[in-house]
Amino acid sequence: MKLAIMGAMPEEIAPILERVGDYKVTKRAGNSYYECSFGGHELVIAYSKIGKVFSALTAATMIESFGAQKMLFSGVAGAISKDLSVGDLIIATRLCQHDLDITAFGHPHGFVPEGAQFIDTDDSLKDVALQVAKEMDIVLKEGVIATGDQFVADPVRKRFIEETFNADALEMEGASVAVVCDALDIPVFILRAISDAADMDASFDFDAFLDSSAKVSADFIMKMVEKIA
Ligand code: 4EZ
Repeated sequence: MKLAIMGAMPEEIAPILERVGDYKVTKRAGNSYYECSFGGHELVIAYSKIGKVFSALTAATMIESFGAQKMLFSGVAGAISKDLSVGDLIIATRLCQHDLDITAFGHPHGFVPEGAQFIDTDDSLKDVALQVAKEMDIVLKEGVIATGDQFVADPVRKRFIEETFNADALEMEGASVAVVCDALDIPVFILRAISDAADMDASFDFDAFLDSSAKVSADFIMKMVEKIA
């Protein structure tokens, strides 16, 4: 099985590249793609750059040009749910685009015709994650992740996203990756470790906890790779 593992930022995939050792690098459309084998699978690993457009491009490239058959995303996120603290893990049950807005035409937030307000993630990949969490004796929260092209550091925006989508965490790539995978019929799994609370302190906390939270997420993803059939 060929698995894609992607992040948005170099820091989000660095612990993964360190772990796999030797890899082949291919440049394509402004990104580097790292291919190797690990845990009985072929892997293609990349970071996309931040945001929905770059992450959609990278996800599509991993699938269409590199032949990835399942998509795993690893990275950090801002917490909405009060249950989530820095370093905690959340897996997306479904994702939405909080900044997609044609409400002027009577459509709900996050919806465009022929699209969907929420995109679901793959059940069997979620099962693998729950198994890994049980073995590691860690609490894995499941919930809605909201994606948009904004670093949210504002309690008002955060509250809007919570109330509109019932979201538990927010970031800038998950939903776009999920949309691409849904369209191309590729199972998708989105994992995030909390780096901040999307509040007034968010940019400071993000800088302080990016590396450590990215590693929490990356280590968990690699445990999953070893378990995927
Ligand atoms: C985007 N990622 C942040 C990239 C920030 C700064 C140079 C995750 C994230 C996030 N996204 C962590 N906290 C966030 C927040 N409060 N709002 C949006 O996926 C790049």
